[in-house]
Amino acid sequence: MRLQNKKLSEKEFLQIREEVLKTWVTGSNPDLDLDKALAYLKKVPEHKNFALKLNKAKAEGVTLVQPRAGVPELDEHIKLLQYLEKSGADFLPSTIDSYSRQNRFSEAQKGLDESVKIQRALLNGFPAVNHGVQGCKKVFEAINVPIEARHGTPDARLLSEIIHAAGWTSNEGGGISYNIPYAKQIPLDVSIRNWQYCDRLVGYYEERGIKINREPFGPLTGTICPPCISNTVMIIEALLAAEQGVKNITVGYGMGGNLVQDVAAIKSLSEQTKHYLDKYGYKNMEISTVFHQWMGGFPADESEAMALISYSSSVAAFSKATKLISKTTHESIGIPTKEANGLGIKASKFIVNMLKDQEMVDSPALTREINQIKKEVSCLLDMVLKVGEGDLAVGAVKAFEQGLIDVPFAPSKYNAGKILPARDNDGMIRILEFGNLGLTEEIKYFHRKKIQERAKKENREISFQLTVDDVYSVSQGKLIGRPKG
Ligand code: 8ZB
Repeated sequence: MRLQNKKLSEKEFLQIREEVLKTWVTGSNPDLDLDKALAYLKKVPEHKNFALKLNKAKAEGVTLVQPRAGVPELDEHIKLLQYLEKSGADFLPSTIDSYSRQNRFSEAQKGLDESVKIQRALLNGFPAVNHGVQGCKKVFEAINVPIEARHGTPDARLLSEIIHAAGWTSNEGGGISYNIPYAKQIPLDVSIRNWQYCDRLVGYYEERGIKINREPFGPLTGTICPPCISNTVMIIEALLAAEQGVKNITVGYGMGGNLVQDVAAIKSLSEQTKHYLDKYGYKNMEISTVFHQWMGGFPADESEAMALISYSSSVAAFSKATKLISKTTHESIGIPTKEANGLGIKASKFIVNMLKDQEMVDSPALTREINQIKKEVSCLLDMVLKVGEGDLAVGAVKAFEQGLIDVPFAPSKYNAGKILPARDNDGMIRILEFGNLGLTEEIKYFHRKKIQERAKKENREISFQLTVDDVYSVSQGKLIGRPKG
């Protein structure tokens, strides 16, 4: 089948589904029955429905908190989630391990078996496919808040079938955002097709009255990503999802570090997502936003890390993002203990509660930055549609092929990898090297001028060194990587 941005017919969907279910590691799975799944999902109480809880938070103008978390063994995973719920998590995740993200289920099984034997986690997450619908239902039934699968899987079709059948009402990912930053060798048309299936599955449920949330992964590589690039990817994925019947979508953004730019990024993301969904005829869409606490390198010192977590929470609150994803003081080491994870949630909740009645005041600087991001995003989206001759899925593949969209520091060979970001003199993320990025000369001039201002202030030449310095600066307690001395 040729790639196109067109809703899969139910017949096509069910045909692909037969193939997907055959990849099940232990052979046929009697629990993966769509009617059974529907009956189970219909019984999900309101307070455990991800989409409904997000809608309520958005209406109330509050920011809710969600951690990342996942360990291999089922009972340990349940204990972990219950602990995080007690710590104040409004939403719970299950972070899937890296073998499962690549559909290497027999290796995940080995890791799981060995973890049980030696009573120590040998996988970096929860292997949901191996635990199957029954195991995932146990997780769902053991907690009192909505639950989402968080992973990084270019082909999450089987995983999505399993988690939704078990009452998990949110799934993170997308054809671009779970490929380009996560895989080296997987063609973009393949992952976009796979995620059209995941979205169509949600569409299937939506058509039958079940509300399920979808969340494209906003931070991409998590390292000084210019907002126009991540926002463009978010809007493309929102549109692709809506075409397949997704109704409730959370677009995301990873904190950049400059308060005005971060608030502007969330505001423009929210407004432009709505604008483009309306423009292309997707009615009655429910849109929310997620702000990711700092995704780059963290300080090793735990007090410093907690300070960064607290500041990140403040920005999330001022931006009025619907949800924030919290970090922990163990970030620089690896996967956190449940105690450290709980402390991150508590600190984050303290700040968002304290600041909930404040919003960033309008200012010329904020308006300027919102308009700038919007201008860049609409320029990139126009390019994508142009090279796709009107088809967004085809356009996305071609735009990446040609480097018209280019994600900094991404491992994928299907990403041009030619652009370099750097901060300006206020710490806003700008673009230093454009590669073939689909921006106008006027926009490029603006970025060059902004970076020139900084270089002049620092009395140094514009070079790749600015980028290098900015990649490490936050972990050292500075936003801008200025030269020493
Ligand atoms: C792209 C996301 C990276 C972040 C965290 C990392 C990092 C990954 C787990 C986890 C808790 C896990 N992360 N796996 N956090 N439990 N199993 O995702 O630490 O912050």
